[in-house]
Amino acid sequence: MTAQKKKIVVLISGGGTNLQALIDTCKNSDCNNITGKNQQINGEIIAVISNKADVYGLERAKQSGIAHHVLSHKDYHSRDEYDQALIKLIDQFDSDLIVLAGFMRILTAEFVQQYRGKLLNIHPSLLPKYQGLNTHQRAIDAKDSEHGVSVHFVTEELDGGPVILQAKVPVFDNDNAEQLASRVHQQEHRIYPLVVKWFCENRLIMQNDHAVLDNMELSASGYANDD
Ligand code: NHR
Ligand code: GAR
Repeated sequence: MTAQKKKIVVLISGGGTNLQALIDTCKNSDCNNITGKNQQINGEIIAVISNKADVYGLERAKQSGIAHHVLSHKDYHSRDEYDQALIKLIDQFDSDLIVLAGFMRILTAEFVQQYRGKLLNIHPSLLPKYQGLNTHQRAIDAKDSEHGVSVHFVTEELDGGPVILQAKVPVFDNDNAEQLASRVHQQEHRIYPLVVKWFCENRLIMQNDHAVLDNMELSASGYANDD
């Protein structure tokens, strides 16, 4: 590939399996990522930032030799102050893309405006259904027959930015939230690297609050919608 590698910062709050899927697909080696697919991203994860100390995602960064930082929200009086500190930290890295991978802090409008079009999130529901938290239990309680995951650009509206790609999973009668979450997780690890790959190949942009892939505006539920 000739284009310059994109510099990626990943924000996490937890175990970091999505981070791992991205690490595996950014590596300059032939090794398969945890999905078993061998697709490579023209990018480099230059830093991982967690708002929580001692999460396993930080260990994953360490094991891969990636710079990692803890910036605890508990050390700040307000969301504004926290996000200012986060901007200051991120700006040390001169990044092209910021990936939220299980990052559990709502970001202020100021933060979002700073990185407009360069911020991706993965949300464990078929948006616009079940914005916010506790999505798997809510899908079970509603007796939905299908559930899934969405990757979207982050805007000021929580879980409301334009969807890029979704994947669906079935909900079975006796599922509990944990079983359903694990089914959704497998799909997360397939679609997040794919979307990041598109972004790093300059194929994916946000334009007028729409996701645009290969110069085509994507529908409200993103690419490969099979409804
Ligand atoms: N920020 C903006 N502006 N827009 C989005 O779309 C965002 C965002 C920040 C995070 C991820 C999101 C998800 O995928 C995300 C999308 C955290 C909460 C939340 O309520 C809600 C949605 C998401 C992430 N967080 C609590 C808070 O007070 C804390 C909860 C906790 O620590 O467990 O920030 O679901
Ligand atoms: C993922 O399921 C992601 O969709 C979800 O947190 C999990 C993180 O897993 N994100 C949210 O709920 C955002 N509010 P991971 O740390 O193993 O990647």
